[in-house]
Amino acid sequence: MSTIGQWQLRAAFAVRLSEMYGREVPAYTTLVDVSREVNEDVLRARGADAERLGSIGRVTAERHGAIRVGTPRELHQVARVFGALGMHPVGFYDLREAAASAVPVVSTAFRPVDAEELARNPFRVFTSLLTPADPRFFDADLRARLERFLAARELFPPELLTLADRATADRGLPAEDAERFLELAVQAFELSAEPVDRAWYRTLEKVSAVAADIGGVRSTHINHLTPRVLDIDELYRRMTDRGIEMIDTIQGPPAWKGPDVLLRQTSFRALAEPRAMRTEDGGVVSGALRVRFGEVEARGIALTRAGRALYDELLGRVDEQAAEQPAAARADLARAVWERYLPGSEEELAARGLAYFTYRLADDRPRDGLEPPTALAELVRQGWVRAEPVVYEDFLPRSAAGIFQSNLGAEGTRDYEQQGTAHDADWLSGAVGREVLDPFALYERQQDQSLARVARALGRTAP
Ligand code: OOG
Ligand code: NI
Repeated sequence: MSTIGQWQLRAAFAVRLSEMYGREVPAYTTLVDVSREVNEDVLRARGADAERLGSIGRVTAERHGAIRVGTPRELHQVARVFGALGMHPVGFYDLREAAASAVPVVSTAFRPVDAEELARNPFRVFTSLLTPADPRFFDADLRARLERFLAARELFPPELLTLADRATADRGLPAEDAERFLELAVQAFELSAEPVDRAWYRTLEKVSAVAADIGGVRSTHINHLTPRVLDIDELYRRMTDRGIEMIDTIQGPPAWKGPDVLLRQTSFRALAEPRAMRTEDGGVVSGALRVRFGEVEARGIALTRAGRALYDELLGRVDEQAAEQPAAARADLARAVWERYLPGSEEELAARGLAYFTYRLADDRPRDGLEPPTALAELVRQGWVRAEPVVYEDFLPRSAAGIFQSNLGAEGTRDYEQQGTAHDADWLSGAVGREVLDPFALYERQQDQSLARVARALGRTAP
């Protein structure tokens, strides 16, 4: 019988999840439709240039989702399910620190890591783990109740996990098992119809709507699914024209005339959805919860550590200026700061070591018998070598904190007298049961491997 490989499972899972989410959250379908229209228009207007950061096939199919779980045990199970799809934990995000929008979670993203795998299907899931041990959010009594509640639930049926482990070991599944695996995996992320314990949910909601969304119910669910768009400013205008109320900003870098870098995102607020509630006296009444929303993103070039440090510094400058000039539009301040401090071309980003590129020998390189120059920049300038930008495959903590706000109504209660528990990438690796990979190291490896290939082709030991 034919085997369905891991990337095919991943692509099929992304499609089915998208179908399910579209049925459950119709506004998501609008977002996908408008994104497709914008992408077609951009492709028409800019031609091949529009595909510089990914083929239109990849971009059209591209989605990321987000889920939230309660315990290391649950996170480890998530890693088994996504591992079956060839997705690995990359990056550590601490959302507890964000100033005005702290939420009691630490996060990673499960995604493919190899360039070919990303090109086949880049599906990724931003995955957050609740931190009940953080005393800034939970006192000892609430922590104990929460941990007891979480220990008693089961997010993933054993059959799903067994199939996941088989898919990982065999790098795929026979068609019939693949079908069952996909069915169970999509089911695990549907919104449950089970009545929500109203008093318990409200208790957690006082701390944070995200804590209630994770620990107030006995299942998990995908809370948004995000298409990728080639012009997010245009998308924002068209969604607003259709009467969909977006959050008031696009998160991340400003719109400007230089290259797109990192990630720009925007979202619409979670919609109230009817949910059955169990009351204190055991009865069931109808209520409503806002837990699922829509988001869209535009992706740019991956920045090196130095590039990222510059990005963070520029954000700080924009914050300062925005505080000094409250009447000015933040987007205008940001654009001015960027135009002043950030190189306006790919060549300059590369020359200053601020962004990642892959390099390859040009098909139409000079054939005049002359010796190629030694410096990489010269090789590129004289047409021996082509540089292609590496697309940013990850997330931004500050934007993520902004996106979490999409389903936070009121701010919760915090005890800032308390010391937060120290959590870092190593701690999260322990919780997830596998190494949380460093995104910079992955981009760097991709760049280095391409340079090594160029060097070999030129008969050199170093490029
Ligand atoms: C995740 C929010 C972060 C993004 O794109 O930055 C995120 C969540 O709300 O669970 O998805
Ligand atoms: Ni997201």
